[in-house]
Amino acid sequence: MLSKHIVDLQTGFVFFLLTLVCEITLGSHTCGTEERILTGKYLQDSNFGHVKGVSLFRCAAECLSYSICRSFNFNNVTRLCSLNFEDNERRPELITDDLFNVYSNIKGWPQLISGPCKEKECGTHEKCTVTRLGTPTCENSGLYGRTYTSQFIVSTNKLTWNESVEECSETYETLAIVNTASRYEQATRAVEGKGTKDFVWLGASDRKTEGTWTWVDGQPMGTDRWARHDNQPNNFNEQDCLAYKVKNNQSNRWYDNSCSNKHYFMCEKYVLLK
Ligand SMILES: [Ca+2]
Ligand SMILES: [Ca+2]
Repeated sequence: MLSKHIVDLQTGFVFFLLTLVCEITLGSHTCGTEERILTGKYLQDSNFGHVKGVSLFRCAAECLSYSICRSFNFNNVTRLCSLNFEDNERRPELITDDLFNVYSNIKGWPQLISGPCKEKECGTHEKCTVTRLGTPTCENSGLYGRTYTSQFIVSTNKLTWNESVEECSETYETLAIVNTASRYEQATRAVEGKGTKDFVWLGASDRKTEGTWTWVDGQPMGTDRWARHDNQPNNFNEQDCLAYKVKNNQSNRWYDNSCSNKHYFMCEKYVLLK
């Protein structure tokens, strides 16, 4: 049972450090990280990346640096840190017993431990790293398409754009971000598979600045698939949300539409590559 004691010792040390960090930065008893660390638990089936030979504290910092990281497992014997795109609140069924691991939801860990990255917002598949000059930068994590990929799922119900954003982030990951040619093809297959000619919400809008379209992860739209044959985008009566629509067999199928309309919507879900 020696390793159990090592687990407790190390976890105890992390609590001590966190308490210190919390007291200095936030005032005591606001961090609540103790409740987040589950000793002897492991979250399976959503490990998108690993870091070897680090501390528990460093593992939490690694998780904070990835936009998609929701939780992590840390093996106290091998010091293997595995990063997860799911967590125990959304997927309690993925938690298993594992004597040598601790599991933690990333929520509640102070952003402070990610250093200069604490104020940097990176894109969905990016990672925040710090340059030698101490500047935080976002870079491609290199893990998308290598360890995990996306599935697009068209809903069976109709909601407003805002409600769709919420529904997707509660159940899956996000309202679909269709930011490359291959993802556009994937979105096309999803809508054609459903066989609908109604609008289907996608995860972009120009609500912040009229005419400047951004995806829900804050990144600029980049690709252009507007249904120009139908004079889109026309901002008719202030249309600020992006919808996909099959019409006249045209291949460009993006329409701006009124965000308060209720349409089908396309969610994006992450899946591990085997
Ligand atoms: Ca608009
Ligand atoms: Ca329009």
